[in-house]
This record gives sequence, structure tokens and C-alpha cells, in this order.
Amino acid sequence: MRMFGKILIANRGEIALRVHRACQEMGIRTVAVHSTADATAMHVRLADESVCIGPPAARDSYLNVAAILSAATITGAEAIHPGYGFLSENARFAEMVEAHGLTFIGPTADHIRMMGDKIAAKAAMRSLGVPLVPGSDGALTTLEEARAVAEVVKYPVLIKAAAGGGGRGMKVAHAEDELEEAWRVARAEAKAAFGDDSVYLEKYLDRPRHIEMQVLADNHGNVVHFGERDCSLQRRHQKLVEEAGSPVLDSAARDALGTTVTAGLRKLGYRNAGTLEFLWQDNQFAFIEMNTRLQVEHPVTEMVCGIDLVKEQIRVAAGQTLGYAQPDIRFSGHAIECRITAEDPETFAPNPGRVTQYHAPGGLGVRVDSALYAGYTVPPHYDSLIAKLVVHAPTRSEAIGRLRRALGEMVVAGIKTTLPLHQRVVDDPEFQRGDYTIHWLERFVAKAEPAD
Ligand code: MV4
Repeated sequence: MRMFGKILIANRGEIALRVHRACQEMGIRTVAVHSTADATAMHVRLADESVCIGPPAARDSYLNVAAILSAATITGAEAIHPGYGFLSENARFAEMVEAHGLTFIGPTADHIRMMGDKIAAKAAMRSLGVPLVPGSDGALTTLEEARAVAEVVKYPVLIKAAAGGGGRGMKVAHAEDELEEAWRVARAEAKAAFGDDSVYLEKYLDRPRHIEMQVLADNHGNVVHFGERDCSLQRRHQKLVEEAGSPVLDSAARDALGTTVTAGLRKLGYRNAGTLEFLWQDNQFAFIEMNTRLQVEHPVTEMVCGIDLVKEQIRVAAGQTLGYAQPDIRFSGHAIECRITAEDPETFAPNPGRVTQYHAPGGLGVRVDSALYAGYTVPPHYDSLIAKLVVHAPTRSEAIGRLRRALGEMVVAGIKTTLPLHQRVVDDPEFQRGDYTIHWLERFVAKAEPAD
């Protein structure tokens, strides 16, 4: 069966290490690329080969397509894994990788492009029978059109940028007298941020949970899902804690949604890993966006399904068939991930610097995905994620007990981290009951602010 001999990992930090680990277990050699700021990074140390691709600024290194393709060519890599962020959802990059005779470990460029356009993504999902948030049937060109749709779906409504996502280019109108302002500001922001002022309208859901479905497809028409993740615990569109499964779903609800999305993606001819994002409110799912990459929080899915998503991505990219079907995928227990960042746990100001001591927790059901080591200096140029602490246990309440224990064992000294915030979240009764929406964490953080 065909398999790659060497893969270039076009990323850094914990995810570069995560991909390296999958490759190594599969007998695939790895090429790390790195900026000058990352010469001593763990992903560079562990890779079989490494190539410096530019100065610290991401645009000159991890986003430098020519340098990355050159690195792949000179090292003889056959495929490129983009990780998450950086070039992972760049359709032009995927095309250039393939044009150089290499395999992009991810979906086709056309599917990346389609899902990058939120209007096109919604149109596709509508035609496939996936439930959507009520709203406009596509792009809106005039304020009058927006007003007419808002009358039908009722206020409050959101104006969203087609090129947006992750919360950028989004404006709420609570009533008709706010619509014109929302329309103007959303379009201006979209134009400035994305060079594209296409917008659409949706009914604004005021207290949803953010629940996403993990899917995987091979190149032969086989599509499966690995259940959902509840990612509602976020602040300013930065996720803090993720769970699999969601505290509010039972297996019948999971199966029903999973059946709908896998049938849809089969029709679409989708390949490799993907995640469909939904808002969940009043017991109903509404699709909002699809991510065409491996996600930061993929480990919670791996823990409850007992699979290695990165190995699966590599296998299907090499042309292998899944080799299993939906009934073979069993969900066992509950998993929770804490994203630990180099930030002040109260102000969230980035706090890069030298890590003087590092101790990762261990024991049954504990996993730490991190590229940290004692003596490492967290550079100021990139995302502040330094470790993902993931626990798995038979029940949600046992997972919470295990998480509290593991957080207590973990030591990261020399820099401020969000560990103390995670310790407060796990001790909160509402979190323990699973009683939260996408707004819960912002209020939790605000409540704890000092009185002065
Ligand atoms: C929404 C919404 C409420 N109603 N759409 C924010 C990011 C982007 N992915 C979609 N987002 C939202 N879309 C409707 N119709 C609320 C949000 C939202 C949100 C969604 C998921 C996770 C966190 C969020 C935080 C604020 C707003």
C-alpha cells in the first residue's frame, strides 16, 4: 500500500510536534521548517531534518510559500502537512503544493476555497440538507434587501462578512433602527479586513452553545464522523476549554447530526479531515461555518474515539481507504482539553519569556501536547499557546476530578500562564454541571476582576 517516505511539516510549536509523532510511528521521516526565532524549538530538535525558512515574522517564514516549497524540494519530501493556522486554509498554497508534484495533506483547494467563503459554504450545506441559522439565501447587495430578510426572520439579526469567520466582520442589529449602522460598519470592516465587502444576514442567536462535528473522508467516497466537541468556553473567539462529547447531547442527537453531515460531505466529494461548526440553542443545531483543517482541539476527539486523526489524515492523503465504517467508531468516556497559554490569567496580556521550570502531569488518562522544555524561551512572535492538557475518563465527573488533579501537578515557571484561570474554571459549579453558553466565560472572567 502506497505511503509517503518523507513529510514536511509546515508549522511550529505543539502541532508540529504532534504531526511529527504521527509520522514517526508510521515510519515516515520528517522535515521541520523554522524561523530564526525557532532554531532551538522542540519541533526542530525532534525532526529528522530541518530547514531555516526565514526571519521571525510569520509572513517571512511560516507563511513564506516559496521558502517552504523550496525546503520540500531540496529535502525530497513527498507531502506537506500544514497543521492549523498559517497556510492550513490557504487554497492557493494547496494548489501550489500540488503543482510542485507534492501532496497537500488536507482537502482539495476547491473545497478550501468554497468553505472559506461563508456564503458559498452555507449554500452548499443548504443544498445538502444540513440545518442552518435562518437568514438571507446568499449575499445581500442592498440595505433594502437586508431589511426585508430581517422582517422575515425577526430581530435581533447579524450582518456577517462572507470572507469573515472567527468573529471578524460581524455586527448585530437589535432592532430596525440599528440595521443601517450594522450594515455600513460590517461592510466597511469586511472591505478593510478582507478586501471583500460581500455580506449576508442571519437571525442572531443570543445564548447558543458552540458545538462542532469532526469528519474524515478518504479519496474513495467513504466519510465518517467522530462525534462532536463542545467549544462554548471561549473569550474573544479564543477557545479556553473543549469537551468531547458535549454535556448537552445524547448519542441519538449525535448520530442524527452525524448522519446528516456525513451524507452531505459524501455528495460534496469532500476529502480528508474537516469540522462543521454549529450553534446549538433550544435543542436545535444551526450550521455556521466549516473548517477545512485539523483543529487545535482534535485531541479530545481522539481520546473518546481511540483514533489518531493525524495518522488518518496522512493515510487518506496517500490514497488509502478508511478501512472502517461508521458502526466501527465507538465513543468511550469523556475528554476535556485545557488550552494553556503564555498570558496573564487576568488581563490576557501575552507573557512570552524564558521557562525556568517545566513539569508535565501524568498518570492514567492524562495527555499533554506541548513543545515546551525547561530553559526554552517562548518567542513573542507567534500564538501564545504553550500546552494542551487533555484528560480522559469514563464519565464527565471523573474527567473533571482528573483535570483538577492534573492541573495541580503541572508546573510552568518563569512566565505567566493561564493555569490559575483553568483551576478556577474546573472548580466552578456551573462548569461542573455543564451549564454554560458561549457567553459564560466572559462573565466568569469579569466577575473575578479586582474591585478597584
Ligand atoms: C453567530 C452568533 C449568534 N447568532 N451567528 C462568532 C464567530 C463566528 N464563527 C460565528 N460567530 C457567531 N455567530 C448567529 N446567527 C454568535 C457567534 C459568536 C460565537 C460563535 C461561536 C463561538 C463563540 C462565539 C462568540 C461570540 C459570538
